[in-house]
Formats: sequence, C-alpha cells, structure tokens
Amino acid sequence: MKPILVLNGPNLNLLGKRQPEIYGSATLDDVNEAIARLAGELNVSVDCRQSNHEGQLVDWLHEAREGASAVIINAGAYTHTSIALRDAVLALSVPVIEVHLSNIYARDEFRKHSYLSGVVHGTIAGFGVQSYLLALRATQLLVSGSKP
Ligand code: CA2
Repeated sequence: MKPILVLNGPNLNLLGKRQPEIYGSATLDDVNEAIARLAGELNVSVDCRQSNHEGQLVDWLHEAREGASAVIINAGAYTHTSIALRDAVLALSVPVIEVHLSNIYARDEFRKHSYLSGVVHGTIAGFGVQSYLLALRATQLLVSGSKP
C-alpha cells in the first residue's frame, strides 16, 4: 500500500511555539509523532511534510498522483487563498481529506471560506491534534475500501 501523504502548509512549523490558546501546545514534531504512532496501530504508512511555499505544496500534490494512496492536508492560510492548491487537488484521483486544528467556522470571517472544502472528500476542523488523528482513521477506512 502506498503511503498516506500528510501535508502541512505555511506557519505550521511554528505550532506549539506561539498562539497556544488557538492551536494548542503540541509542536509539529509532536503532531507527526502522534500520526506515526496511530499509523502503526492502523497498519498504514504515512509520509508527513511541511512547507511554507505554495508551489512546493502543489508539487507534492502532483507527486501524490502516483506516489500516495491518499492525502491529508492542512493548507494553513492557503486554505483561504489558493486556487492553485484547489486545482492541484482536483487533478488527483486519490482521496484528499482537509484538516484544521481550529474551528475555522468560528473565527474571523475570512477563515470561513475554504478553496479546498468543495473539492475534498471531507473536512475535519476544530479538534486540535485530534483533527489529524480523526482524519487518519477516516482515510484508513477509505483506502481499505470502507465508506465512512
Ligand atoms: O486551524 C488550522 O489548522 C489553520 O489551518 C491554521 C492556519 C490558519 O491560517 C487557518 O485559518 C486555520 C495557521 C497556521 C499557523 O499556525 C501558527 C501556529 C503558531 C504560531 C503562529 C502560527
């Protein structure tokens, strides 16, 4: 089985270092460790990456066309701005799950719109680190043929 690609966008490398009241105190390394631990339990492999650059995220989505069984993506602020990421998701035939640490619908008006939500399999937002773990469980069901 090809790995599940977990992509994190801009500023998520700063997790746990500022704004813990919104994003929690876990660092990105903590998040990736929790994902890797659950992946072991679910018997799937994961490949976790982060970039602050839109084009890099687009390139990784293109790679996923051949190299991944599914994609979990927290596009950070590009969620609200990037038609390029939306188009790259549209070019994929593997399932894509959008995640957010915070509940983007309960925050600033400009965060309530996601360019990705309309083109992904589903979105999980507002559960902190658990958003990623819930997404991984849902993705594992999807790639194993169940229909969550
Ligand atoms: O809630 C989420 O996961 C977001 O995708 C996080 C993005 C934000 O722009 C989205 O609206 C919602 C921001 C990630 C930046 O995270 C930071 C963490 C610590 C310090 C500064 C930024």
